Amino acid sequence: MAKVINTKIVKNLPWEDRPEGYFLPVWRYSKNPVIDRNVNRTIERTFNSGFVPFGDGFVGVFRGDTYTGIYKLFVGRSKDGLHFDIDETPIKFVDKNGNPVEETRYSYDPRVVELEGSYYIIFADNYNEVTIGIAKTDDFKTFTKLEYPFIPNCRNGALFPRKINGKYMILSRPSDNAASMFGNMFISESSDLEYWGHHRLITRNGWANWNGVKCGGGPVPIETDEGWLVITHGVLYNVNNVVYSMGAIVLDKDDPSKVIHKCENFLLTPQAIYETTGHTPNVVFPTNVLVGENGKLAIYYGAADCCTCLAFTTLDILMDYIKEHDCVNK
Ligand code: BMA
Repeated sequence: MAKVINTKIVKNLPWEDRPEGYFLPVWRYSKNPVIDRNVNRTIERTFNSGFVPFGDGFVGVFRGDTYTGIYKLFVGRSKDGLHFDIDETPIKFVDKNGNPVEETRYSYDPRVVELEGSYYIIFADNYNEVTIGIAKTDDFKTFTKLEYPFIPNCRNGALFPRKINGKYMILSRPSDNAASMFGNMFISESSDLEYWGHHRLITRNGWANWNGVKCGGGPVPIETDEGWLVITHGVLYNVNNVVYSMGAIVLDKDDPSKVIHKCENFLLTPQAIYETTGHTPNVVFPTNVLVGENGKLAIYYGAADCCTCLAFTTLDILMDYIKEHDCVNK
């Protein structure tokens, strides 16, 4: 049985047991969506967001699509990981000297990771075109923007929660523009979180039908004694529609540029009405996993670019399923 290691265990993890008779590995929260529309006086919709345990509760960094239609990042706080009090003004970044950074046109899809005692927000940002932004905070009040790791176009960054072989590691999904119809997963390393190199292709799209056009990282990779568990998204393009599903791969513990398992089956695909109907129909977009006791995993995902949802699994159930449907050697 695989074990989660080097990871903060969340004591009050949002959780529901797998429904009686349900045979699939990931099950939806019965009260989805966790956050529905008309969030507050600024934000109409929030989805594709990042969460960490903080203090005696949780902090979320939210993608907030405002009533002007533009999307920015907002901080929210919660006692239970389910009910959030979300700010009505977006995060204002400062530079390393504490001076305000010019606001970009949009920012979205934040992931949050605790690394060496600080918190890092990894998000899609506008620097001429879309690229990955990184910001650091210790208190979720002051956010220091770091250098962009990559030139545009690049998105879906996920920073690993610790150095591996002395290097910081990041997943990314380079593309040609914000609406590109391809996407493959890469990993890059850095000694200082500023200069990134040794770029390696982890996996191309199309390793299963549900990720025929894109596959990308989602939440922060989870360290287990068998390797890094990476929950992914994959995109299928059919005759009139894109379909975003959730999947998983496992990367080598010491060399995460090597994939050791790839699950040929998706873990979750749009079925519920809040996933099939919305601004972008048929989207399940995982951006965050919290780990509880006994390998319990709470997966936050955005649904149909409209709302924030939760799904659950356990490390045992998930690893067994990934291995049962492993296509890494196909
Ligand atoms: C991706 C990103 C996500 C969005 C998804 C589906 O490319 O833009 O923010 O949820 O498309 O529209």
